[in-house]
Amino acid sequence: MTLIKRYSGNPILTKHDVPYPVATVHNAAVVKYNGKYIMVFRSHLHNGRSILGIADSENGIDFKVRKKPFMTPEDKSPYHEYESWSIEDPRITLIDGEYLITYSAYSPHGIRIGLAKTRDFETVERFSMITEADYRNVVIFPEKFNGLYARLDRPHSEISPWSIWISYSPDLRFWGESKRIMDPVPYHWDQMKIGPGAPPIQTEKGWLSIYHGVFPTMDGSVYRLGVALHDLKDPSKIIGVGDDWILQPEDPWEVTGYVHNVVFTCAAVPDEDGTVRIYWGGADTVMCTGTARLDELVEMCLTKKRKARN
Ligand code: BMA
Repeated sequence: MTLIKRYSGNPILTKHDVPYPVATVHNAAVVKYNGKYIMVFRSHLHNGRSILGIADSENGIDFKVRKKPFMTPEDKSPYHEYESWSIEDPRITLIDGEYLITYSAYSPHGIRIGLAKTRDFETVERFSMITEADYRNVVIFPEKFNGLYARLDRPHSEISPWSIWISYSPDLRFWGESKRIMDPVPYHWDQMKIGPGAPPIQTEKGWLSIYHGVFPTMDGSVYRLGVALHDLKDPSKIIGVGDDWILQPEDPWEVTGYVHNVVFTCAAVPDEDGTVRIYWGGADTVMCTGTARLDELVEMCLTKKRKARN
């Protein structure tokens, strides 16, 4: 069964749409803002480091890139030393009227996660670095649980498998109560590592999380997308994880590019008609989109569950 319908006009955004020199447009966050869509996308510069650009759209498909980048590595302390190399892979969550932007910050100290805030997508303020090294893929839930913010992330450890963890915070600055909640499965499409993708979406049956999983092959790693359902009241409890992937690299711009065989998501925007518009980077080079029915994705987590460690 094909759960995701690719948009026939993919890719929807490429380096040719950007009015300043970049090598790629990928791994973008997308949110609704004032009835329109805003995309904050990652681009490699020609020195191999990344910055974040911004684009606007009426319909979620046709985006116009603004003249100037939205965020570049900060040149002042205390952020400069932790993001001097690159800022990458943004995710955006709307909570209490503020859009929270998390991004991977690369520096000689490793990969940390930065949190910035905006209310209008014109100005943006850095709030805090919210992890130590080495973390990636932080997505914040759009609701609090028992008064605490919650996030999913993926620490990088030599001992535990590269798994998805949850942490909580009273103020978005100090995070704790961390717990490992979801692992890759041996000899499965996500056996090498998994990481949160789009910020979770609330459904009647649970929080739907679209995540990425990686499988190592003789020809390099393949990045695919899957779905997991978390308990509505206690998101550390996983109700089910779909056994099959929901998207794998198939179109030419997903199979070939800056890094071949990659579909990587940072965003999924639900619509009132029960569909969700998913955005993904193709081969770390272009942006693509497609839609799925939320109830079908939820159903997959419930009826086609994988076993925890099979
Ligand atoms: C991951 C991250 C992503 C990237 C993916 C595939 O480790 O670096 O930004 O899309 O690899 O190259």
